[in-house]
Amino acid sequence: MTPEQARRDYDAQGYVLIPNALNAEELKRVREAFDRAAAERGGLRDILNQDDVFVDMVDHPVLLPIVRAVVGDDAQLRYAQGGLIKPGTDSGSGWHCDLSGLMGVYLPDSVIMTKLFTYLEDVPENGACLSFVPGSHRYEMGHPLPDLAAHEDMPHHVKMVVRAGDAVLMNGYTWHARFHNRSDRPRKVLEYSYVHSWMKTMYEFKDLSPHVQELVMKSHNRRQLFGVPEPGQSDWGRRFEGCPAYQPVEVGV
Ligand SMILES: O=C(O)CCC(=O)C(=O)O
Repeated sequence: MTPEQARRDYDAQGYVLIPNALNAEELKRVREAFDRAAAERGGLRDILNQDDVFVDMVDHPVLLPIVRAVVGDDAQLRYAQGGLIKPGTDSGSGWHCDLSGLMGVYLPDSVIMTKLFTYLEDVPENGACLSFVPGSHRYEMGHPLPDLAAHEDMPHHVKMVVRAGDAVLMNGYTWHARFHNRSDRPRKVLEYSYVHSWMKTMYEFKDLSPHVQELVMKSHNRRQLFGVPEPGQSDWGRRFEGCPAYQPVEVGV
């Protein structure tokens, strides 16, 4: 899938499924590191400090171009974490919209916050599927969510039945839910959220370990993604490498 195709799907549906985002070798490396992190107390919440591979996922060669095409060249990481859902558990969430109540933004026409889920195990039809109401990212603000007794009752919903290595990028304004895990498989997922360089994130770069800070300092794009201050550059004007510089329009001078 090209970044342009991904952007089209994302704009039309409020999410995009990215098949085979990770190749077999990457999947093996990430999965092994994930299992080690899951065995540590708090390891999945603090995934960036657990293994270099989780820092590498921030600017993954297939996923970052799609994030750029959707969020823009000023993208920044908001948080990164792992999620493990045990087989046969009532681990679903209700239908919701992450951004309802956010102020100052016209949400039906915004890409203010996105979440990227990268799956490390297949999620079958009866698994802990992330599910969406396609097009709900365009609903007028304040549009009420129906009061439903069961996840399955949401009209027009679409379940993300995915294979290990697939990823899903969603708009934080799209109506979504995670279904209960009725399958015999654990759900293992990486969840990375992206915002713009001028927004606050959920952690500070300086709270990461010295080793992770060193990995981040290696490239311009990583410094932007992790919000490391760039001397002489405002947060408004940050752009990925190779992009035209931020230039406010000025007339009459
Ligand atoms: O874990 C999932 O599949 C969905 C999580 C969710 O609902 C959210 O991040 O808001």
